[in-house]
Amino acid sequence: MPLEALLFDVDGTLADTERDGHRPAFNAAFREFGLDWDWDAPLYGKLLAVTGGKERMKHYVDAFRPDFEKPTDFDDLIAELHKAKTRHYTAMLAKGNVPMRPGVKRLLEEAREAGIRLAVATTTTPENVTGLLEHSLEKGSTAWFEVIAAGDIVPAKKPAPDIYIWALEKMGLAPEQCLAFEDSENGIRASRGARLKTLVTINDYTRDHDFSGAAVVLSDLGEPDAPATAISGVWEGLGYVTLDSLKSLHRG
Ligand code: XBP
Ligand code: MG
Repeated sequence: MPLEALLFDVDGTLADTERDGHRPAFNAAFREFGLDWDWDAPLYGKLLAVTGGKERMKHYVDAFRPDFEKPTDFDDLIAELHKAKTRHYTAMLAKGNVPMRPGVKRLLEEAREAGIRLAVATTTTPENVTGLLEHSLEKGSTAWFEVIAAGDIVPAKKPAPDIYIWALEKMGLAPEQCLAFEDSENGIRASRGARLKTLVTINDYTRDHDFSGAAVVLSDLGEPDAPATAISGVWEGLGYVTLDSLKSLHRG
């Protein structure tokens, strides 16, 4: 089956958003609510094991703050904290300070020109996706994506495959017609769970993850003047990922 569509994870894949984006936004929300919670970069790496901001905060309290007395309306507090966190994060995005990763814009433009369909499959909140695309990729680029599958649209977040299955159903595509792009173990468990062939680009938080099942693991998508390196799997393309190289990965 020919390659019809590319499905992209967002956090860690399109942009390095976690350490200097989501993390300080959580901390700003905690301060705003007068909480003494503070997530430093190494702790945040551990917390990333749980996807979804609301789920991550609950996990933090359960695993790291047994001293915290949960109010009876704990779920409401988490929801309010998460709203504040989204406000801080999208304000950060609006400043245009979160760049796309190498090769992302170049590859998206090439795919678009070739009529390849594009989608997003992420656990993050929808306005975070729009904010990133509009401010860091290009104004109006949200429309480049036929489907944006995000956040609570499915109750079971990654590593459950549900978000990818939802996106495939929406597009009327079989997994064999697509490639997925991921950066993390939870992400590839989700994409492989949906039977999608997956290209992984690593980042500092995920380089030691288990990427078994990946078609190939690369440092990043690369640029003509800044070649990517292969971490595992066979990569016979140029030093940067092109649509042709994706087509041969998809066939192989
Ligand atoms: C992303 C996430 C998200 C973000 C925060 O995972 O786990 O929770 O860290 O976003 P993936 P929200 O890249 O695998 O989709 O606070 O909006 O949930
Ligand atoms: Mg990710």
